[in-house]
Amino acid sequence: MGNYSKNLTKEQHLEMYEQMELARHFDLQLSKLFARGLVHGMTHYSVGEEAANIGAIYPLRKTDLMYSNHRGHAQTISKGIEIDRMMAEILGKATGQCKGRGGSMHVYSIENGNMGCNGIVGGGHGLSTGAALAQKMKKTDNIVVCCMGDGATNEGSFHECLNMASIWNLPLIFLVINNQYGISMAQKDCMKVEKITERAAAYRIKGIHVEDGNDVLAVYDAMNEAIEDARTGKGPVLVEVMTYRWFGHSASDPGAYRTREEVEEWKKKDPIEAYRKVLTKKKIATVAELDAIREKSIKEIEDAIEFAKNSPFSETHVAFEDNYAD
Ligand SMILES: Cc1ncc(C[n+]2csc(CCOP(=O)(O)OP(=O)(O)O)c2C)c(N)n1
Ligand SMILES: [Mg+2]
Repeated sequence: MGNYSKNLTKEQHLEMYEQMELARHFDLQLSKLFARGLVHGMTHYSVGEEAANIGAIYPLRKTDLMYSNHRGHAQTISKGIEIDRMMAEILGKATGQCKGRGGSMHVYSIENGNMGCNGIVGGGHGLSTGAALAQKMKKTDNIVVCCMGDGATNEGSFHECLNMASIWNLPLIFLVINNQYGISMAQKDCMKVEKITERAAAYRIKGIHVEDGNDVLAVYDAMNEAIEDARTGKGPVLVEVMTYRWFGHSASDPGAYRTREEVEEWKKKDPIEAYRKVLTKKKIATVAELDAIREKSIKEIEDAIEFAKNSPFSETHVAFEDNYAD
């Protein structure tokens, strides 16, 4: 795998770090709002998965397209969004990205190439394959990234779309954020392959497995290799990034299927702390600089919450708006 990350500037390193902090604090704060009954609809946190998500999405161009899934807050932050409008959306407010109609699983930002999250597991497979075909036919040099979890790779559409992407040689990256569970179902109990990238061989596409998906620079390097392939006409790539969610599947999951020890072991592999160590050891940033970014991120999330709280709820008639193109 190429060492693409060695060319990152200090500014880029700090931008990635900031996105990880924003993603972490967005979900931490959101979990508190959920407990207070302020979140309408279901929401899924990606605390613990920040390196996997930010390392994979940060290297994309603004014009590249991303299809996210139900656990999409970190990916959305990295692809670019107004955070206050994202928070307002999740709180059901009129100032939200979708006027408060969609909630956590329907944030998007077309101008940033974020084609939206999706509550249907595997729902992004067909959409992203179609979008990648469109990019190829229109001869843009944009690529498409289809984000999914490990569980989504057992959907029939995953296999159909890998096959189609392969025969059409599409500029498409299937990105699997493997947190080792689909709700309470452990990967080892629902598939015989040890690495999901083994499945790439069946469709003769390249598979790139990142064993330490909590190392943001390892994820960044893997994704850059995939991006280079997809953008230069070498066809689709399946990227698998190993990580772990610290919280339950959704806001209403007590997590009885995992041991406390397992969760604690993974918390020791905190991706944000790991990146801070790299940045300070390589003298890219000081602890004080990183602390300042953390404080700024926390403040940004607090401001977004204030904005969302002070916004009015959506009115019923908006349900009938934007259903048809003018
Ligand atoms: C087609 C479909 N089947 C089932 C569900 C219920 N469901 C929501 S998330 C989920 C698990 C998905 O697991 P994975 O793809 O590994 O993503 P993770 O939640 O671990 O990030 C399931 C079964 C759904 N939303 N859509
Ligand atoms: Mg999973």
